[in-house]
Amino acid sequence: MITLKDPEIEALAERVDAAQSGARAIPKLTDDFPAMTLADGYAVQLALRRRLLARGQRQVGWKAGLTSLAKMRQMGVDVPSIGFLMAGMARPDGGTVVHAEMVHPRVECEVAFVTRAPLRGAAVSREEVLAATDFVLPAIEIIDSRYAGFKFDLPSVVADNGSSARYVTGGRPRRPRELDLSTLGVLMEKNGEPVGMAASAAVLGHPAEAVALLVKVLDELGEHLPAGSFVMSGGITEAVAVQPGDHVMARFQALGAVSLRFV
Ligand code: 0L1
Ligand code: MG
Repeated sequence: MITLKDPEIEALAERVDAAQSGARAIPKLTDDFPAMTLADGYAVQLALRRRLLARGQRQVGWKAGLTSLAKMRQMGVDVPSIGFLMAGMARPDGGTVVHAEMVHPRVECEVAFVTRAPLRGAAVSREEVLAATDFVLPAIEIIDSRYAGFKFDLPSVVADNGSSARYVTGGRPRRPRELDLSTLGVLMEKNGEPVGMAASAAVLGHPAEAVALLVKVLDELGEHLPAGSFVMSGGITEAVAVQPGDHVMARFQALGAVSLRFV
């Protein structure tokens, strides 16, 4: 249930927007609004999305966040979340990401989906997600909670668009039917050293389950996933903190590698 008043939702969206564009840490929103609900968090996220769209930014899709047990444990929450992705958050494979544009970025390896048919409803299955998927590709998501110390609760992190900041895709796009998406091995390296290793089943047993869950949340919000959407299905390993100068490479079995450098 939405409990915040419209002016409060707008004011909180403005607060998060300023923290995102100014790379400034702020206290979690529930410090000022302790009764804030998950629905309030999504109302602030929607107001934030409208602000960015009004400034001419283009939405390319959505992300599911907190979709692995490792991530839920790491962040102390027990329900996944979703956030929107804008074209301007993309960076090229092998390119650079400016660390100073963010507060305290972390990287995680994810399987990304590109859809060719719309998905909607409260009960979309893994099979329906796969049938609606044009191709999958490997991705690195750069998350950056705008909350001091990366400390938050679910309503606050949802209002902050699920910590979305940047993303990089690369490797080899593949048809989802050509792979077993639940058993893909992933290795993340930072400066040539392994810092994370897992199989894609870490994401709800199969990354397509995370996309199905995302569609369910969209349905609850009165929205759907249009054809041609880019969807990040959630971190397979725990997120790893990075500093300027760090080189990050994610190696995905069957999908190839993606890399970036922080400057
Ligand atoms: O993509 C993610 O799993 C991030 C969700 C938000 C929580 C966080 O900042 O770790
Ligand atoms: Mg993620």
